[in-house]
Amino acid sequence: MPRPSKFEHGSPNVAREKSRTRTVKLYYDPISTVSRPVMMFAAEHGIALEFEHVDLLTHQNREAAYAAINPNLVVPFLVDGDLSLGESSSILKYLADKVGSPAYPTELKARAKVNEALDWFATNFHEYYCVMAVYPHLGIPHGVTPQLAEHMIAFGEEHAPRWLNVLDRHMIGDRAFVCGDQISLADYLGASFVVLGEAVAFDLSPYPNIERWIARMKARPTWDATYAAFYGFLSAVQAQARIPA
Ligand SMILES: N[C@@H](CCC(=O)N[C@@H](CS)C(=O)NCC(=O)O)C(=O)O
Repeated sequence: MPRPSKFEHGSPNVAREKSRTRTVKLYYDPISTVSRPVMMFAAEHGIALEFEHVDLLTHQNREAAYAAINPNLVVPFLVDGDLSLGESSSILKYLADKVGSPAYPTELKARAKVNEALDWFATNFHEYYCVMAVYPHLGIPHGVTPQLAEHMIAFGEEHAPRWLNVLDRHMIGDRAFVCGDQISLADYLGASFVVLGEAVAFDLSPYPNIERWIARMKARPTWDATYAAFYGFLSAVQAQARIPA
């Protein structure tokens, strides 16, 4: 008989019992760049999530039981009663509204700027910096050939500076955070993308405002616990000498 997956729901009685003590469940993996912003935001806001680890390294995200929960087969994924929600940015916004966090301001124009920064990180920045300049060094996407990886990295290294300059000079500038002097959802998401570059020793020294901002994010009390698994993963990969330390 096949081993039951840890994602399978229990008996109807168990399900009834659970619905009485319902918690908000987060499917996540701490090595996932887009899981960490949700973890850190939840930790800072005292949001009691029920964490369900989906181990990406052993492909638990591709198990049929997880596919039944999230057919996209990715993390993070949030289940709050009858709401099933993917996309880290949408999860952050939902949780922020649920607890009334100032990190997602309600004033129309301030909120528009946070939305703009979240979209900017998740599209242009993610594409040129994460997808092109960093991930191919780590063999992501799985199955990318060495030749294609080389082209992607060269393209990313050529074009990422355009977006890093915008972040450094226009978005952060002399302010403390991406959308001003208060932390916003964009900082949780963006910082995770930027520190991904540490996996390949990406040189951020031409971007002093980014370095200052990342140092500020790293000094937050929730950083170390949120990023411990990420740095553990990097050490393991670097020990295999596949990428520079
Ligand atoms: N746009 C999505 C991206 C989700 C995503 O691709 N997550 C990655 C981890 S960073 C994943 O689960 N990958 C597993 C796979 O593609 O097999 C978000 O922001 O939540």
